[in-house]
Amino acid sequence: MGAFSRRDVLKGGAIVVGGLLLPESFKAFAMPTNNTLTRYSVSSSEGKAMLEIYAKAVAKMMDTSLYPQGNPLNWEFQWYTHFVRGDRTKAGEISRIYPSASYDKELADKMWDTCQAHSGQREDFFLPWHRMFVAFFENIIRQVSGEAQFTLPWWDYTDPAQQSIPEAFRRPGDALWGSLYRKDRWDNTNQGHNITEGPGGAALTLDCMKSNFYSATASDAGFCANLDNNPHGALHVDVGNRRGMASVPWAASDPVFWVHHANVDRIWASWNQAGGKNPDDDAFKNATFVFASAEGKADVVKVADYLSVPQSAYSHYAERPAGSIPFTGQTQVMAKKLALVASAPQVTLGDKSTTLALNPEGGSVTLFSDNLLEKQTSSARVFLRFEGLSAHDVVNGSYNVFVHGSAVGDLSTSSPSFVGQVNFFGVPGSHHHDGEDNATELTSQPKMYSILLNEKTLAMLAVEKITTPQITLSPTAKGNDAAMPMIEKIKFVIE
Ligand SMILES: [Cu+2]
Repeated sequence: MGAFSRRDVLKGGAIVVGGLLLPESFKAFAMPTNNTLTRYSVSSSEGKAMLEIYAKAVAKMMDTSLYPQGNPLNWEFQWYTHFVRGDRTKAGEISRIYPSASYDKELADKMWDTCQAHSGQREDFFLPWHRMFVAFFENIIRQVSGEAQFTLPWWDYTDPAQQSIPEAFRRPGDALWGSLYRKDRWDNTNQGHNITEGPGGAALTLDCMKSNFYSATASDAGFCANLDNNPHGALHVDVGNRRGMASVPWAASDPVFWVHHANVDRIWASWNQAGGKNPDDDAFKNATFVFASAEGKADVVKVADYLSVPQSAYSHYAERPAGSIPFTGQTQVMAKKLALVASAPQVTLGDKSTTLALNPEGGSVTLFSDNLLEKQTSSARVFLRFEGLSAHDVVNGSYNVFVHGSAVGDLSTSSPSFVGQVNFFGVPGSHHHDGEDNATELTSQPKMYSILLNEKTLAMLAVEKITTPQITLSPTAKGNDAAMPMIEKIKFVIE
């Protein structure tokens, strides 16, 4: 998926991928280290100037008299690179748009539906694939607009003062800004209200930056997966709707997708700048993906070339929040003895709150009844880990997560029992194309997220001498019974 197979080898100075001839010197223009252009906040004067260039270029890309359907610089082609619209299949769209063989048809076949890691690929590819996607798209905007200095602005929605969608994106029919408007968002979003208070109900946090490892460890799901959940997935479900940002196949049809992913990329760059290390195994670094250049030609790019950006890439970087785990300077976690694991088995969520007991695994019973928390509150790190998230359709809203003793107690987000949220954006099974079986998707690598419990919750568990924690998952929206959001295992891990 996106990465070429071993059969796609160098032949006579060119890379041959299925009959598609790619130039040998596949250089990526935009983000690798030779680029010194800076991306600005949408709220800054520079960012607003960039938005104007963006709005004009988007209108052009959507104009099929300038960029016909099937042209790599056409809007739909770029959207489909992420995922083909949900009510059609990739094969159907390719034969509809390209009745006969052509370079563009082959390119579409290589590029469309390649979003990582929404189809069970290695989760670690989420950040580099989207960095490439954003960089190539940005370069296409330069080409289409004729503005070589253009950079994609980023929307810093984790700033409580910026939790309305920027005004430029909600001016339907406006001669300049109309191209950035989409009706397929929640009404709350397009009315300019705080998106975290709409049907998505997802708080937008930088808690992912607390992780000290990029990939999953035995306790933490890792920075990349946690960022994928929040703020990435959380922003998608907040902006909505099911024919827009809240659904993987439709998400990239919305021009706000790109300022969202510019910010996701900035958070990654921020975490690296603070000392976070990316994976350095060959399977990760040597993976390649294909994107369309500004000339509409195939560029094959390697993950290794997209693992860092220059300091000048962003005008501002995000700071790690309080409670972040110190970095160790290593890329891989050393095998660590976990002090305690308790878990709840597979659960299907729905419209009502679900409460589960977390039972000690293996030989942990004594430790657990000794109230390890009370003894170790100062040194212990406690994670709530959600493994194997899947669903049968787009899941509405998010689930608030509470940890408590045998009594459920206060289920408000200001309670010490509240630890965070999970959402099901992009989980296997939630975003198949109509007419396609989602069985293969459901058997592919499921999603995993973790939440680091904060001091307030740990103190509550210790003070109340809670030896057998329970967990309650409470939906922020209705209508999830048919979507059947499922979690294979919920773990309470003390490391
Ligand atoms: Cu996304």
